[in-house]
Amino acid sequence: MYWTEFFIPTNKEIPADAKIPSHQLMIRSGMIKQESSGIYSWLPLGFKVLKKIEKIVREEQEKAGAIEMLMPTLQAVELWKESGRYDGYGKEMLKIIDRHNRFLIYGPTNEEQVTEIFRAFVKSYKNLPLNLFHIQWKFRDEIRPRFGVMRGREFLMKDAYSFDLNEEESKKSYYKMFISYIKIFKRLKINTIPVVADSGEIGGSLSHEFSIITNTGEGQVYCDKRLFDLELDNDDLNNLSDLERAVGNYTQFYSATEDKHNEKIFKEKVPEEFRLKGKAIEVGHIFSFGEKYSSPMKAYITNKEGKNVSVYMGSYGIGVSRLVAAIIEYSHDKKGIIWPNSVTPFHVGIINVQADNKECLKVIQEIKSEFEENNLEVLVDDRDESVGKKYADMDLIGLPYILTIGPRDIKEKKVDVKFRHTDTKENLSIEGAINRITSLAKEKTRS
Ligand code: P5A
Repeated sequence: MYWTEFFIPTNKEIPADAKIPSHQLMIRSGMIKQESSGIYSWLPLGFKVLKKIEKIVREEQEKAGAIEMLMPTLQAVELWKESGRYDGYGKEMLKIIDRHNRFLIYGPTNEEQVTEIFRAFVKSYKNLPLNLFHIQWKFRDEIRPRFGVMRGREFLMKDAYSFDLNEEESKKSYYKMFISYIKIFKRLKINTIPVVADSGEIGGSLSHEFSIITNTGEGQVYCDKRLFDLELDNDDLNNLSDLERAVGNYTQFYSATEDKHNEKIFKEKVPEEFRLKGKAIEVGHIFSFGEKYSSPMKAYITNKEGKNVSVYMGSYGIGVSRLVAAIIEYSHDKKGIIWPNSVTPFHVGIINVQADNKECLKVIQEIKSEFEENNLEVLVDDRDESVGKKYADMDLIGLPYILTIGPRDIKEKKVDVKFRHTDTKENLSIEGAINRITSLAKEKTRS
């Protein structure tokens, strides 16, 4: 892609209302544009990252057996009256009146909707387990939308819903999602902390939040850093005891939110060098709530004895749009964003020092094609701008590998390469640079 053929409206100024780095950087790098309070357009660069995160989430959920579908954003209020949540949900629920004076709501979540789908089609234990997910926009009329897409009113969520015959089977589904979440966050290169959580509005008895610690989170978390070093084997875990063991590897380490934190136990259990506390950003939240929705909504199945029983359910959310901001919050410096290879909008940036030099353009075109043959995405800054501006913008948008090419480099068949992750520079032969970057980018993109 050539910069002049794409759309990246970068901006030097720090927007006045953007209080945290990710919000500032997303606006300055032309990723998003605010349309009204808590509502954003995703400009091409931001949209590219959003799609890459979505893809990783989708791949891992499918590997864990969840099946993708798509439910609408608008829901009938009747379902929420059936579940008993209509009155309790409060002002965060956005209600819409259609031309027939019927009330609809812009879905803040989909437990009711998916339960309705389930009960319409599934009648027997033989069709279980079932896990359905979608990646769809939600709306919550947050009282204080802030920090850009971190706490928006409209936001993109991946929400999965599991259906099982009984509590034990339902636990299995919960643990599968737990492990799938760990895998997703590892691929996104963020260290997340699973913390036992209150299930709040969604309900149920078993719940974990997945949070990352950054300078700008909300609410304190405490944990044992050793949990970040755990490795997951790639085996598909299917029986309850294997799953329990895998989840237990994570939950054996101390982790707590402020309200559940016990300083005495923290100090007893965690050696000082592994103690970590800081402000948390919640990027995922999972719930197991048994019959909470299926019972009032009469989502019954026949069990092995031929008896009608309510199906056991769980729900599993990931803030896909929030993750874009969370990753930036986690990985940036004074100059801009530093994307992990797995979600970077482009892997390689090429700065054309002399935009009108035909020789340079030709060589850049060749280098670009070679990268692309290796499935790496390239952004060539071919604008008629100062080299200083081009450097600053490349740093701002955060691509991992940046090549600078001018007439002298072409004569010497050498190129300056900047490695954004380590903030180091090397002068390499053109061939050497291509090989190095290709192998580095591939290695780091792999799950
Ligand atoms: C789980 C899936 C649920 O809604 N129902 C379906 C359950 N959980 S949750 O914790 O309320 O939300 C899941 C994740 O969505 C993100 N999120 C948000 N992202 C941006 N702006 C918001 N206002 C917002 N609210 C929730 C979070 O990452 C949360 O973990």
